[in-house]
Amino acid sequence: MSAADLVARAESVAREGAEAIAAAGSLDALADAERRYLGRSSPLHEVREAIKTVEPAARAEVGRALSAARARLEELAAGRRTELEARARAASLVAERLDLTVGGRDYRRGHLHPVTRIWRELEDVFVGLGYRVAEGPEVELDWYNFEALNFPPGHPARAMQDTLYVRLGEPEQVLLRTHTSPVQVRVMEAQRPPIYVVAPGRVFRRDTLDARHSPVFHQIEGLAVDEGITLGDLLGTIESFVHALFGRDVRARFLPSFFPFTEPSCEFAMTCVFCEGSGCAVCSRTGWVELGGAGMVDPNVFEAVGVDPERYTGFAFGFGIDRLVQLLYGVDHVKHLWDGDVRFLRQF
Ligand code: FA5
Repeated sequence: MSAADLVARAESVAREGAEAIAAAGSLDALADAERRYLGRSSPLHEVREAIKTVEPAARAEVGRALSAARARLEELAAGRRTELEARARAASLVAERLDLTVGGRDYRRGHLHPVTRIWRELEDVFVGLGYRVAEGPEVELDWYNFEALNFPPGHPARAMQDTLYVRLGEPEQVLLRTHTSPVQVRVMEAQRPPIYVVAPGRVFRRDTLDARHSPVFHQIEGLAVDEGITLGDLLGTIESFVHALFGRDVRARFLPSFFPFTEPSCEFAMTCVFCEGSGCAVCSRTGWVELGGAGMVDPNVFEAVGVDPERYTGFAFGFGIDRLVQLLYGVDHVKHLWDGDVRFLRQF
């Protein structure tokens, strides 16, 4: 073969080899193409062996063509190897991937306790009627809880509210408040009329637990003191909050009662929501459920706090929030409101 034939052969082997390298789809196929075009039995090797047969002056030209062909194939093979190795690495990363995700938890969104919800709704209703929200301490002095409210020491009405005393100061002078009415006294001491306040809060009595009574419960107190306040204002106010909470079909009823700090006093009830007034076990077949007490502020209370009873009149009311929640949601035992059992609470 002439030198020109050998150069042409080297170039055509380089082209073929380049195609084979580019077509190699795996590292094994690439190794095979390298063996075929760069190995000992490759066509290039044959060209090298044939150099001896051409005249010496032309050998260098064939040598250069051979080196160029080899260098090109080696460079292409190295590039292709890099590509194939990267591809193999990516494939093995996917194949060997470990899913370390920890199973997600189903967190339920919490919500307000039904007592808190109704407590806030009551505040909203009364704020809407122009009242302000007041607070008082849960550990109270006998003066505020009883004496200023016209329960003198030894008064039989004290026995209506079985009191828990705290061992502090003079015996039987510090107690857990038995109702929210002491806030009336604190507000009237701190503020001159006109006064329109509600005071929701926790109260305590030595009561035995039953379906409607718990030793710890919640009340909301209302107090309005102004010139010309009448019993009609009291009745209208109670009726409007009952309607706001239960709707217009529910009616409020007032019966004469006694509280030392109001005169006249009444007990108010609403139509039983369980039987709609026709009589059932919940309302003891009366069609009515008692909610709380109310009345016109007794002049003795005004005098105890320095409000002029000749100029001002006022009404006060107080009722159980827990009892209201029982009625609103049909809760048959008050203990459910204290147990904290999520199976019960989830229903609200
Ligand atoms: C009072 O506590 C008076 N302070 C209410 C009042 C305020 C009268 C202002 C006049 C003027 P009584 O003891 O009746 O009243 O309680 C009022 C309401 O609290 C009851 O009608 C009932 O709804 C609720 N209640 C009373 N005891 C308990 C108890 N142990 N557990 C749950 N709710 C109770």
